[in-house]
This record gives sequence, structure tokens and C-alpha cells, in this order.
Amino acid sequence: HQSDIMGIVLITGATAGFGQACAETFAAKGYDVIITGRRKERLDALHTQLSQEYGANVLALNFDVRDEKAVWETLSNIPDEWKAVDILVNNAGLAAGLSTIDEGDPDDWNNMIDTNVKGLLYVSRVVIPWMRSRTSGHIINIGSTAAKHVYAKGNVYCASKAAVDAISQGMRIDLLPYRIKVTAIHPGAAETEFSLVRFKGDEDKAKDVYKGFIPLSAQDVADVVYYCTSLPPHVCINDLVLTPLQQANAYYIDKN
Ligand code: NDP
Ligand code: 8X3
Repeated sequence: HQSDIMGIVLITGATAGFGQACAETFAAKGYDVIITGRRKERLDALHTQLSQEYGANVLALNFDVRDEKAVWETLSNIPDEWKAVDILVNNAGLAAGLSTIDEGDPDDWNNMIDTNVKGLLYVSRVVIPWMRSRTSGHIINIGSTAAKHVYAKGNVYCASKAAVDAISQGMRIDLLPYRIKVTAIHPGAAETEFSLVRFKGDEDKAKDVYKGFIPLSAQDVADVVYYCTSLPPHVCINDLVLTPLQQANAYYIDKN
């Protein structure tokens, strides 16, 4: 990019799905990109791809968002020029299992709450002061239609995304004095590795989720994320729900 850099975007969970599509989209638009995730080989491959295809400067950071110390140490120690983050996309997250509350696995509950809620907070806690010092910035939190309505067996996943919704509202109030935008984006059913992760590698179960309708793609979501960041400085989309045409809400999909 050299002379025509649009800014710096930090995307958590860039090794798959929405995060990867966001990394490609922002790099293609001329952003320099900080990508994060646990799978190092994928991060390295994406690093190479983004630099070669788009000429983006890329910083790949390999950490688990659940690890408060790792989040703090890794992010605090990046070179100062990378701390001028314009856009933070809090995307890393997962659903683990799909069970009634009486049969839920506490390990799954911990994983979802630690990743979707606490991980988002840990990353934000480091990045927000960088934005505050520049009196500008944009935080995009990836919620879900599951934040807006609870569906059968969705209990703790839905609760974790409702927390993302509430945290986004709180951030928006607290960060107004610093002119930091906060946008919560709530996608409906999108075919990524999401269901493969939820069903712990069971490919048939994962595929079944998307039968009978055309789901969103990771690129659909990335396009909407990018759109929200491309508006004039005085305009902020606070909260945005997007679903496939055949989906009305978290628990109603008109399958054919
Ligand atoms: P994917 O499983 O395809 O991607 C998830 C990403 O999150 C991966 O890059 C993964 O990287 C990262 N991640 C997960 N856990 C951690 C962790 N502990 N530390 C660091 N990174 C982590 O799923 P999606 O792209 O679909 O999901 C992205 C977000 O969108 C999630 O928050 C999800 O809840 C939400 N969402 C998904 C919907 C869907 O239908 N797909 C709809 C609505 C919201 P790695 O494993 O390498 O660490
Ligand atoms: C992911 C979509 O429908 O499984 O948030 O809740 S859903």
C-alpha cells in the first residue's frame, strides 16, 4: 500500500469464517490488517496471502482470547505504529454444543462465556485506550440473531450473545466522549465452520443446519461489516441484524 493506506483494522478470529472474509475485504480496500487466532499455520498462510494479493501490511498475532494474560501481553507489545487501530472487529467466538439446560456441559458453557464475552472484553480493554488517545475509532462487535431471541437448546450461546448486545450498548455510551463508534452486527445463519465447531467435527450434523435454505456466506457478513465502517464520520450504525431471506429470526427459518 505504502502511500494510500486507509487505516488499520484489527480482526479477532481471522483464521476462518467471518473474520477471514473481513481480513480479505479490508485488505482489498487498502487497509493494513492485524489478524489474530489460535491456529498459527492458518494465520501465517493468511498473512502471506494478504500481503501478496493486496500489498497489505499484516501483523499476525497468535493467541487465545480466553487467556487474559496472553491478550494483554501480546497486544501491549506490538510496535507503536500498529497501535493506531482505526477499526476493531470483535469477531472471535463460537457455539459449543446444542443441549437443553439440564443436559448442558459446563465445559461448553465456560468455553462460550470465556470466548464470546470475556475474550471480547479483554481485547477491547487493551485497544480502547489506544482509540481514546486519538479521539477516534470504530468497534464492531459480532453478536448474532441469537442475541435477540433465544431458541431451543441455545440457552448459554444465546446468553453469551445477549451479553455482547448489552456490552455494545454500554460501550457506545461510555465511549461517546471519545467519538468512538460502536456497532453491533447480528448475523443469522451463515455457513462457516461455526456448526462444525458447535457439533465438534460432525460434518453431517453441521451440513444439515444449512439444508433447505440459502444461508449467508462469510463474504455477505464481511460486506456488511465493511459497509458500516465506510459511512461518513458523523454517522454510526448502532445495531444491525442481517439474515438469509428465508430466515425471520433466530428460531424461525422457512425451509423448503
Ligand atoms: P468460524 O468457526 O468459521 O470462525 C471462528 C473464528 O473465531 C476462528 O477464526 C477461530 O480461530 C476464532 N476463535 C474461536 N475461539 C477462539 C479463541 N478462544 N481464541 C481466539 N480465536 C478464537 O465461525 P464464524 O466465522 O461463523 O463465527 C465468527 C463469529 O460470528 C462468532 O462470534 C460467532 O458466534 C458469530 N456468529 C456466527 C454465525 C453463523 O451462523 N456462522 C451467525 C451469527 C454470529 P481459531 O480456532 O484459529 O482460534
Ligand atoms: C449463530 C447463528 O442460529 O446458530 O449465531 O444462533 S445461530
